[in-house]
Amino acid sequence: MLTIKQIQEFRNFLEKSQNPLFLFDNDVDGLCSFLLFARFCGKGKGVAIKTFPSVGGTYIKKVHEFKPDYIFVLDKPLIDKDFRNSVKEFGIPIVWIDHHPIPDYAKEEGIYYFNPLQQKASNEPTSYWAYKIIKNKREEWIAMIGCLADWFIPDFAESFAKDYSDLFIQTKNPAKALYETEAGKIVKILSFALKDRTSIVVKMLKNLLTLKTPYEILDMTPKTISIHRRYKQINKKYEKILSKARDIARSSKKLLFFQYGGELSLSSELSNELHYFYPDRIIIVAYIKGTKVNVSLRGSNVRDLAINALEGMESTCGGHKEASGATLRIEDLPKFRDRLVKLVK
Ligand SMILES: [Mn+2]
Repeated sequence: MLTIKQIQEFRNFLEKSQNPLFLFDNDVDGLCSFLLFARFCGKGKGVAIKTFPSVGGTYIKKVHEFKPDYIFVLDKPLIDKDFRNSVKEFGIPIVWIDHHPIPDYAKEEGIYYFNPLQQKASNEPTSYWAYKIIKNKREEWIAMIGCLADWFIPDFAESFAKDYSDLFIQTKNPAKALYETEAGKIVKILSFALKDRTSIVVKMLKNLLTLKTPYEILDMTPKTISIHRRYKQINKKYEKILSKARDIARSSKKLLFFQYGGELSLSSELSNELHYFYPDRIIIVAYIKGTKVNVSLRGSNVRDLAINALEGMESTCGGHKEASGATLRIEDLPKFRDRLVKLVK
């Protein structure tokens, strides 16, 4: 968890900053963390980071462009050395909040690092702590959406359920919350909308900064029409791929291994929903693009399982214990699959 002192310290950075730049993970937890902080500050610029898993060196151009006095990094587990070094030369502090495993350079000079894993090893989503930092009840719904997106039912869920009984039923089961409530539908809408062209995402962020209630996302208004357009477009493709995966699930047992291609990666959404349908299975969703494969994994101890299966391959693997991601080369995919089958047995 974060200590009261850390919460205050982070809040001070937000209050001090005249021109904050928010670099956030390109998912709904990252987005909601940005919205909570930027709405609190009433200023600043947000950039959804598309390099994965780290903040890539190319994003230094945003620092040139925007000339911030503070850089806030939200929900990203890593920052490239190029980026850190250039920012250090400018003398701009990096205030970094995350809930993934802690890199060894987190204590580097010029970096102020906040992670609930540091004390008592809890790993609440970034938007959970963002809400504790800004402490404004009116913003609770934004934090709730961010937490749900990361499969986390926060301590303020009950209060949210009271305020928005038509959007959420009090439950301790995040899968149920995500796939059986309107609040969960908002998560999906935002998640798909983030997959749009950068210029459209920029417009979306501007609009989201002005919303007063979650209903404005569910209803199609002038502010949210482009969000809905993108959602519908992607959802159609998504449902198609999902039903293919469920066909495969019918003939698989402990391990559900599904691979697909196409222009758009929907792996984390697919693996989440498959985990909802088949909570006791190991879910592996592999997205093939060119010669590379991005894999999204869900299930008990799946990160360790993947690390084992990837041994000796040119690959990466990270994320959380039961919800993680990996990359590998396409020629290694059959071997990866075979090893998983053996390990799961
Ligand atoms: Mn997160």
